[in-house]
Amino acid sequence: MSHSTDLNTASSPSIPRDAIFATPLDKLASFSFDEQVASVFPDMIKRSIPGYSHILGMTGVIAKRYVPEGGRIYDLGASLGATTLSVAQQLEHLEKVEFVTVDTSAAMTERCAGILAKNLPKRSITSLCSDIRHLDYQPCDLILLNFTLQFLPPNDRQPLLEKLYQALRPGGALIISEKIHFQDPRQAQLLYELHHDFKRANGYSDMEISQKRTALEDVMLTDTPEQHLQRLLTTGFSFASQWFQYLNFASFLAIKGDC
Ligand code: GEK
Repeated sequence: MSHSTDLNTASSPSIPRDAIFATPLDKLASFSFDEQVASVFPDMIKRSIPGYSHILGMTGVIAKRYVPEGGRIYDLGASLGATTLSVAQQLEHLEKVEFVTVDTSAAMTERCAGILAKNLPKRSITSLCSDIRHLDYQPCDLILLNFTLQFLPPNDRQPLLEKLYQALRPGGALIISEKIHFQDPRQAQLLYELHHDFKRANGYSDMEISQKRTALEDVMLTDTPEQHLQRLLTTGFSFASQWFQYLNFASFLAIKGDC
């Protein structure tokens, strides 16, 4: 099976496999980023998000354009730090870049700090267990929101973007990657079904797909691409563009000031 499509039916013996929703659960609790999820997260996210590895890889490439020597990068909702790892790889030529990862999940943050210390021993990295809505942001050059905004209540999204915009230096960039939905009902239904086909092709059973969907129902609320772009422009970004889409997942790049 080709890995370039993010279809990963073959399991890797070194990565614990996600089977959280594989048995019938009497009472489905809302999805939370606890220890159980953190322990299987790399497998879960790769088998669930079409284009995940492409988005992470390209996030690093985009970073190279916007982060100068001495710059600062925030990875918000960092989980296990995969986005930061990709960015650090592309910024090898810069010695003094400050990385800050933020996540509300203690289980994720603890693991993230360990993974980054092991893989990036010479880097300046701070891993904070904190809510991205309440953080005091320092001036920065790049902000990464890969699959995190969708977990905030919709009314909190615009105020967060305004706070992030204030923190960005002129010429700085924001990347937002998200699950999206569509205004056109036919497009919405087809891409929704194709995403389920994608998960099935990656080894999830119908029961796993359905139980996870129920657990996520009130926790993850998606926007349309139009809502994302409008919100970015309303915030004040001089440029906002969708640079990636794979089924119902997309990524957006916004620039503050000249680009
Ligand atoms: C990756 N970016 O691998 N404040 C801080 N963190 C939060 C908040 C909040 N208010 N709400 C949710 N989170 C990562 C993947 S996962 C996406 C990001 C997914 C955190 C939450 O704890 C989780 O770790 C992360 O956002 C979302 O590229 O699992 O679909």
